[in-house]
Amino acid sequence: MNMNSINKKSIFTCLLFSLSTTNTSHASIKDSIITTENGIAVIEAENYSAQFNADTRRWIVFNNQSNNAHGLADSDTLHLEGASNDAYIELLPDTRTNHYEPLVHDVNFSSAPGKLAVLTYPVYFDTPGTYFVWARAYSSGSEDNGLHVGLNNTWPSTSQRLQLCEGKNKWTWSSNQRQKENHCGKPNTIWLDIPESGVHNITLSMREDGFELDKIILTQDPDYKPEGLGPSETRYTPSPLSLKKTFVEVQEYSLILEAPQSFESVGDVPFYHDRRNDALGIDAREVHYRNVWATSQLKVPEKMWGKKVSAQKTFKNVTLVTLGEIDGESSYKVLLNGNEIGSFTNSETPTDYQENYFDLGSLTLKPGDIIAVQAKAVTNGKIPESGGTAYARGRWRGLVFKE
Ligand SMILES: [Ca+2]
Ligand SMILES: [Ca+2]
Ligand SMILES: [Ca+2]
Repeated sequence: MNMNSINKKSIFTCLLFSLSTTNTSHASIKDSIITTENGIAVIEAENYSAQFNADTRRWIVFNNQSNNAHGLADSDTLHLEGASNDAYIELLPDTRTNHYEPLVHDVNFSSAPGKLAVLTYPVYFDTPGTYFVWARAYSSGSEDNGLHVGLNNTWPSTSQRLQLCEGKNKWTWSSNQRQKENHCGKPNTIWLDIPESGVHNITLSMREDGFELDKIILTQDPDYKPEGLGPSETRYTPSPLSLKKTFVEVQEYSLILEAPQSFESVGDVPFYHDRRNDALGIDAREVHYRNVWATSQLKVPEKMWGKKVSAQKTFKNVTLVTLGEIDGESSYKVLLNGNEIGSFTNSETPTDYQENYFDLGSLTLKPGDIIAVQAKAVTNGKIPESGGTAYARGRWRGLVFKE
């Protein structure tokens, strides 16, 4: 690998990392689940959740990235053409591909279900009851067409020995159970009884190696017969989580005192509760509220926002959160018992109501202390309004404390 390709690789890795970190509100396939929709659940076979007892035979996923040179014993090539979701699974190695190759119990044939290559598919059932099982499989011989179906790692007699007889050498739906007197069976003879609503694991295990499985359908309708690719997978993916809209860049805190909830306006120039912006602000339409300090304050309570009364509490870091405005750069002061502990001015901004974070450093508080936050409504003369220019309203959102 030359330097150029190393660099490319690390850039690509960084890109992946940043994509994954900016997407935390979105669900991954692990957060989604197959559900029943109007009495039917549709599962892509390749989307199994886990595989167990896979030392001797194993379900292998084949998709557009696969090729025939997988190195495992097999008598035919890939069957991606016509596979739903461009992917399917096959149980390999396949060492009994026809009647002349020896049958080895518990190696290439398993009469008992649940012994070899057990797959699980969690499914949410909103309605309990009988569900007929349909499998879309590809059989090219007589020794690759049997499968066991189970539920929650039990293997009811009604779901063992799913058999595929008709439709050789093409993807074919079957819900037939192999019977002694009729190996090909009849439709709708493979079913599961779902005892109660909720999540259950559909399980599959080997009967014959070489079985190729594309898709599974569970349906309550005895008259249902799937055709072609069948319906799309009935996967429920949760909607993106809503991102926080306030104190956006605060990643660690012990206590947030929100200005409208915790502080009271005092003095001649009042703050009002700006509900749309979750802030306190000054109504700058009143001319005598402009360019003068408005004051709000808070008395530190006996229990200091904790469970027990305490003598004092030291916060390593306190941050004043204000909102920038396009029409002026408001100033702020923070006072403790009348002594100024911080003085700040918003920067110019092209965007209204973006949060600004001003560091007040560490602070030791005791019950009865008075914390005051002051702000000024000002104009920068840039935004014309009613013959003059618009005023920023000295908006601020709260104080963030970190112990
Ligand atoms: Ca094969
Ligand atoms: Ca076989
Ligand atoms: Ca598939």
